Amino acid sequence: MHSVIPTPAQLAWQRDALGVFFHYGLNTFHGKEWSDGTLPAESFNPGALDAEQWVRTAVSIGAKYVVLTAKHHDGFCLWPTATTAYSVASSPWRGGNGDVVAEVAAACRKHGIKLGLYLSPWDRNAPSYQDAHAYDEFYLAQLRELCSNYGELTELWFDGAGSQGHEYAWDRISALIDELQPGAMVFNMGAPTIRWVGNEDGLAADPVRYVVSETEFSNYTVHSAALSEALYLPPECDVSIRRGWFWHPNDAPKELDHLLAIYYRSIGLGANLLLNLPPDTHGLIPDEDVARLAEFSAEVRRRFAAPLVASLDAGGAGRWVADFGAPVTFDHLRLEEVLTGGQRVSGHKIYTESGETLVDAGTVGSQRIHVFASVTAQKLVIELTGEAPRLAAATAFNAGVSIVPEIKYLAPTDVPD
Ligand code: FUL
Repeated sequence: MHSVIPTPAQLAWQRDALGVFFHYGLNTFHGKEWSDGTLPAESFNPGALDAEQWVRTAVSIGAKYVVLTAKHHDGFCLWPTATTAYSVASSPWRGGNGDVVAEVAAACRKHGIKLGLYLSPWDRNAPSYQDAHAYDEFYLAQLRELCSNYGELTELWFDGAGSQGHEYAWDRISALIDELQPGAMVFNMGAPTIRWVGNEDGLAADPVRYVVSETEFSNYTVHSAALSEALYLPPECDVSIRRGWFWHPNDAPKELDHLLAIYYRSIGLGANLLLNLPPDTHGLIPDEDVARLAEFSAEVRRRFAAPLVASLDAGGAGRWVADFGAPVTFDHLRLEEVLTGGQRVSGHKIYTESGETLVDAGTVGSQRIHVFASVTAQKLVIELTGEAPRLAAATAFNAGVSIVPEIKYLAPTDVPD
């Protein structure tokens, strides 16, 4: 039973809702998404790397955490690890004395945002990868460095890509996390506390279940990983602002409507959104991306600027009355569920006082944003289905918008090299 009840750390992570991913490394300098571990370390040479600019950009859109690719599949380490020479220490950047992880960690501390790290299990450079036991020692040593030297971590991102058929020492990896970073969320592998939403388009779909008995593994296999028991594992929707996860010269940021479409289908469905912003070869988030993000966050802020908070009355049998105190006009309604006892709401309907059905939908979760043609009402009746379901809040907004934009295009499933 306990495994289906969230920990306070999981609830805090869900409240954070928005994170920013940074994919950075040798790939950036070669127009690659996946490289095979043979690109020369010398080619890592950003002229103007400014981790504060990355982190300020994340803060500017309201992100509460960032996740940095400390090591992607190519094995190149963004910190001067003792485990391999394939790292920033072998590059000309900062005379070989640089540490991208440390610079991002310092910027996060300065700007009051949490830090997470991605350490790819699949390593295409490490010779030991062919020998699972030897690689376990290598990987654990890398993880120990990352978990010891950069302060508190909010998330450890274990990417399943490339790892089909490889056994890792997850029991030892989990023990190390418990020892050094007990508060960190663990993404998808080992002993996960959060899960992948199952696509790289940033899209959840109703119902968004927090309790699952399997998780999807990666974009590159149809297999899913069975869990030994049903677990409370809220989903994270990862998607890049551009087509690529890494920066490419001819790539471009998604349009405003596309970002808004993602927002409603991730955060608006009670899933976390991890939006990837790829820094370029200078070591900066490009101006056009920063400008698009400014448009995006200004529009989100505008839509949710004037909350109309309802008082809630539980009428029994899952029936709640939301009362705004006076007639109000709105086209957005945000519901929140009490999750401390687990996810309870499996379905919900919303009616106006005159009995008109406004919404007929599934889960509520940490937040559920509904969008509809403008209505004027003082009270709404909300019927919840599920085991002792409880609403925490109902808040209306008059955004002047009644339509959630369509998704224009989806990420390709091939690797765009
Ligand atoms: C995938 C990886 O293969 C991509 O390169 C990227 O890191 C994405 C977030 O996860 O599985």
